[in-house]
This record gives sequence, structure tokens and C-alpha cells, in this order.
Amino acid sequence: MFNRVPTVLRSQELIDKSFLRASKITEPYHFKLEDKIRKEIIDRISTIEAITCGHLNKLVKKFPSIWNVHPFYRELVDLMFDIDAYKLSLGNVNWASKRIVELSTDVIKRLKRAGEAKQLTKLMNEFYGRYSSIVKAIDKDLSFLGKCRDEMRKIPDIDPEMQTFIIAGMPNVGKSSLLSRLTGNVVRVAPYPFTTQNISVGYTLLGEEKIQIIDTPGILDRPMKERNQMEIKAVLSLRLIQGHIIFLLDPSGHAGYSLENQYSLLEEVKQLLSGDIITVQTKSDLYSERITEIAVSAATGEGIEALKSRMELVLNGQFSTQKGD
Ligand SMILES: Nc1nc2c(ncn2[C@@H]2O[C@H](COP(=O)(O)OP(=O)(O)OP(=O)(O)O)[C@@H](O)[C@H]2O)c(=O)[nH]1
Ligand SMILES: [Mg+2]
Repeated sequence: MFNRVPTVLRSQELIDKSFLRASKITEPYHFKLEDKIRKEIIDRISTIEAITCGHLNKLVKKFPSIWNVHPFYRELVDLMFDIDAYKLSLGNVNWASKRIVELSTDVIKRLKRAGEAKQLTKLMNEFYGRYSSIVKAIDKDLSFLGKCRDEMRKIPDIDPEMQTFIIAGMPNVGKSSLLSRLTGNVVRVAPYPFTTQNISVGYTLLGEEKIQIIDTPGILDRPMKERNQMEIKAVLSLRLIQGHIIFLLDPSGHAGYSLENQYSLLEEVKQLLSGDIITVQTKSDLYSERITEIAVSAATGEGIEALKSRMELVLNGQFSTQKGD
């Protein structure tokens, strides 16, 4: 939804584009010179109207109505820009489009009644002038909507209605490798607001149910005290997806983080998010001691089926793992 938002032309670009098209219109021979001029001017005005209003109406139609979207998206958008200003700008764009239609209808009516060539040209100039001021009047709105578009394209395409598991854990513990194992490499990558890294989304079937699994590098991988306000809010909006968590612990030492640090992040994640938590030991092929009930190896596939069974139980509400194990 958010990555299909169209590009926004600024006022001058829209005027230039419309005028350029209009300038290419020429009317073939007419018995009366006035009729030729009249026809040409009317065609040009109609073209300007069609191109300009076509663009403006497309914006009104394709920019999502944020006031109806899922709370997860709404919260992210709210962090990125002022939703009231967005609504107002779309309203202004809509207004401009309607004004241009009124203006061209009015001028064309008068053109049909006008007699002399001089009068016709005067009406054309009047149209051009008034048309340009309407389009220029919404330049601030177009500029703002263009910025909103750039921001909205960073919103990940997560289906907030689908059952979701979020993979969390410190850097290098094996999140991406596990996601590939669970979803068979069919992974989509999307940016996430206020973080530098992309999140990945994969899908798989658990029993009959299609679920999505989200890998969140840079989002749930370090203590909150290392984050700024915006990052914290962006992380918190994950709460609104109401997913369950697969929290990975790598005791092998391979990831470079002590188990103590990993457990303390686990505690934070429990506080932040509301779903059930499955703690999973990773890289079981590298480390023989078992620290959690479920131990997996993305390298050998060990434990993956056990993890999937546990996920299915969690989904069906038959296993509550809020306390972590
Ligand atoms: N031997 C072994 N290596 C693994 C396993 N899982 C991951 N690795 C390796 O561990 C390293 C980190 O794995 P990733 O899956 O990239 O870890 P990550 O948590 O996604 O890392 P970030 O995205 O940086 O947070 C890579 O070199 C993997 O090949 C495993 O089960 N066994
Ligand atoms: Mg990764």
C-alpha cells in the first residue's frame, strides 16, 4: 500500500508539463480564422485541465487514507510526519483540482461566445494566469506530500492481520540464518523507519495456517538505553502487530556477546512486547551444552521441526511461553 504511492510533481513541474503538451496542439485549416483559433485554445485548455487534474486526482486517490489504516501503520506514520497536515494537504490538492475544472469550464463557455481573435487570446491568457496561480497556491502541499511519500516508502510491508513471529536476539546470533531455514529463502526485505538496517519478512505454513516471520536486525538487537526516542517509538510500534517472539540465544561465543548480555536483552524484549516468547538456543552444531529446551542449528537443520511444533502450539494457544521458556 505504502510503496505504491505515486511521485509528486511540484507546481512548476506540473505547469511546465501541461503547457508543453498544450503547446503541441495545432488545429488544421478552418474556413474562418477565428474558429481555428477558438478550437485551438479550447483544445489547449482542455489538455492542461486533463493533465493537471489527472495528476492531482491520482494523488488524492493513491495516497493512503491514514486515518483508516491499521494502528501499527498509523503509529509509524505518526512518528514520521504530521497526519493532520497530510490530510489538509490532500484536501488542498483536491480543492485545486476542482477549481481548475470550474475555471476551464467557465473560460471555455466564454470562448464559445467570444467573437474576435483579440478577445479569444485575452480569454486564453486569463485562463493561463488564473490556472497558474491555483497550481502555485498548492506548491507547499505538493512539496510536503512529496516528503511524506519518501517517508512512507520506508514503511515495511508487513501484514498486521496475519499471525506473526518476530525473531529477535543480539547481532550475529543467527537470526537471518534461522529465518531462511524456516521460510526456505523466500524472504522480502524492507526498510524500517528510524533504523539503518532493513527488516526481512518470510512466509511459511504452520499446519494449515500461513504465517509471517520477521527478522529484525537493528530493531530488537540491543539495549533500549542505547537508542534515541524515535528509535524507541519505532520499536514499540511492533507491539501493535501482536506477534509472538522467537528470541535467539547463542551460547557458543561465536556471536561475540556474553550470555549475560543476551539474557538482559531478553528481559527488555519481554517488557516491550506483549506476545508469547519462545527462547531458542542457536548454533547447536557448535556448542553441545543445552541452555534452553529448544536448540536449533541453521547449519544442519537440527531442532527446526521441534521449533515449528512449538510455534504451532503457541499459535493455537496451547502453549504459553510468556515467562521465557
Ligand atoms: N555453525 C553455525 N553457524 C551459524 C548458524 N547460524 C548462523 N551461523 C553463522 O553465524 C553468523 C551470523 O549469522 P546470521 O544469521 O547472519 O546472524 P544474524 O543474527 O542475522 O546477524 P545480524 O543480522 O548481524 O544481527 C553467520 O556467519 C552464520 O553463517 C548455525 O546454526 N551453525
Ligand atoms: Mg541478520
